[in-house]
Amino acid sequence: MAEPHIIEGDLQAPDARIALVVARFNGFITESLLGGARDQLQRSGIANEQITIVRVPGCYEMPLVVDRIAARGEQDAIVALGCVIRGATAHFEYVAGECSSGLGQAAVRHGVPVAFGILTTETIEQALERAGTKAGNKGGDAAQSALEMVSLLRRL
Ligand code: INI
Repeated sequence: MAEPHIIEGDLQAPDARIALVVARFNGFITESLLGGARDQLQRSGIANEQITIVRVPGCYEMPLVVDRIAARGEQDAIVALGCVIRGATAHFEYVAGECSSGLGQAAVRHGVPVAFGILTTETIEQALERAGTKAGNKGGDAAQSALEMVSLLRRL
């Protein structure tokens, strides 16, 4: 019996142009996510000339900026890096919800992969764990996903 066709990406996208969109809010966390993302890209052979870093005030502003970047068609993938900490306020739901649905819409609207490197946590401690301490660096993970998506889309 014939084998099924399997289409999947790898991490080989050495010519990829990648935009990193970073929220200033919770900057002590998001700068670590940015460091993880840059480290991952560098280890995957992506030169600084291929990387554009864009800073936004907070995660709420992320979808508009990501949409604009994607619409220009100059980037192969976008990595959104931010951190929303629940604390004791309903603000969390609005900021995190708008951010995640807006990023997904921008990706589909323009056909540009948008990696979700947004931490949504209950506490600052949980955010720190995911920004380069005991739970790895989710910024690096998001950058890796972006490269895999560039590779995959080229094969579809
Ligand atoms: N922005 C974040 O990126 N993370 C948060 O945890 C956060 N909280 O909790 O309020 C947050 N708020 C700011 C928001 O993203 C906008 O920048 C602001 O409301 C101005 O539009």
